[in-house]
Amino acid sequence: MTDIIRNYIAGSWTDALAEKRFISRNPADYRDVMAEVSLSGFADVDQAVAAARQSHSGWRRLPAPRRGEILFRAAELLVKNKQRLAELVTREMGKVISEGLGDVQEAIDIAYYMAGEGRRLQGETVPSELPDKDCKSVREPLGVVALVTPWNFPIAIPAWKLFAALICGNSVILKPSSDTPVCAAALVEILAEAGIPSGVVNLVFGPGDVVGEYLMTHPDVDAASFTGSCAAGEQLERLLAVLHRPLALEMGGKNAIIVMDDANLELALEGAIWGGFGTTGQRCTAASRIIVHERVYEQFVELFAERAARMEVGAGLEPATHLGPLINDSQGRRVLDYIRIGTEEGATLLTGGRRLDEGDLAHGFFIAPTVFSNVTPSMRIAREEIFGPVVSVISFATLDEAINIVNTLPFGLSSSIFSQNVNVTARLERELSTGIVYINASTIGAEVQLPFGGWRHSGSGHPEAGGRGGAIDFYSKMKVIYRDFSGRLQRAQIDK
Ligand code: UN1
Repeated sequence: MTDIIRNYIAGSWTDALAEKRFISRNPADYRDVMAEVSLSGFADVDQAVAAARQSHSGWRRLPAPRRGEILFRAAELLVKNKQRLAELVTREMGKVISEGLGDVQEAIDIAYYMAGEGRRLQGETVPSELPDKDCKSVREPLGVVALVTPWNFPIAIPAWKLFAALICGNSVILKPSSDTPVCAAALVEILAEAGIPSGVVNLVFGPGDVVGEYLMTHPDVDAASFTGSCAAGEQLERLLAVLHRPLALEMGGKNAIIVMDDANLELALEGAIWGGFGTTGQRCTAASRIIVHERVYEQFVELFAERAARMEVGAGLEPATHLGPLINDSQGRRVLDYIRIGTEEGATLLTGGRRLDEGDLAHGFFIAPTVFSNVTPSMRIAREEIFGPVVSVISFATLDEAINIVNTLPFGLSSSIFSQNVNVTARLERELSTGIVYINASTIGAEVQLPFGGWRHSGSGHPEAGGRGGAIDFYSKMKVIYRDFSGRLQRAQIDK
């Protein structure tokens, strides 16, 4: 019997009012139906927003350390259910099981981090210029927050947003990608079991451009956070600007690894393989460009293509698999289009470049790991986000040239440098214009205790995750309080 996943509104799992459903499938084998899922309409969203609003005054008044205890319990439940959830991630999203486990681990990390944040949530206390008066700032929640999340990290990304929003005292409505609704429901189930009060977390399903957009522009929503494509993010930016509504955006990336001629080449190769083909290239932090010094270019390209060609493509639950499927047909076709464009632009296709559909692979959309050499920085495959297992290798002669290749793109999420020369890494660390810079490591693998966010078109300047400037700053607003206990009217800037 097929599982049924329903909306979660005001603390109960309920069918969508119109009783419509859609299907979530395993991308490695479309015959494997994960579940039938409630297709929410506008009226369901209205109910979810109303439930969030109603719960809000109780939730914001619950002391933050108590909210943190609920998140701590959620962390413990995630630990207990890690293997089961990871298998769900792999089955519904396609990434290999070790990465499915990583996806859940990232949610565990952020749950523990945000649980601890319940005992910090710092404001400031500063001296007043006047006697018998004190000055402090405190954090308050934004209110009811809409969260719209993608399929590529189906547990971790909803968790980043949910746990940060919740610890600050917001009530939320989550609208996950229609490709991974089952994972989102499993995460919400964990929060319910951890004791989140009714109405504080609500879950609805449906297409982003209909249900997601309606939710984010809903008159009774106070703020919104979105991770997904640039096109959708920019549309939301326009819509929410006129509503004066805070919006956190994480959008695309076109991340580069720079390999200097003095680099440990073996390490750089491993980093390029991991960053380029991990998660089948479906990460916003994927390394889709490797910029290699001309002195080691030929050698690097040959070894890189050879290794890529040896990677095993298949279902993520198979232990031998390195690369899982693309999330769905339309994404697969988009990637094949880019491969065609690269060839037409004159890049050299060294390996891959085609769909694999022999045997069991015919039941999903699999693409062989693809490497292009002789790519120039102006080619579309070097400038546009592909979100698939396609890596372009570009050569450079001077450090300034390499810096320019990274900094002149509209994207600015992550970048990486492989070099053993401390002066070179220090200079690049200063000059590279991306939200995250890695040294002697790949472009992926950000940890939760520091902000995660892209510059320029990759984000809106409201990063996810922890640390100063991280998600707590987005999900709370500062209130400043001046308390005068002098018993007389004191005038700042006037009285001396
Ligand atoms: C994403 O690619 O959408 O840094 C998120 C990383 C992960 C998160 C990636 N921790 O690659």
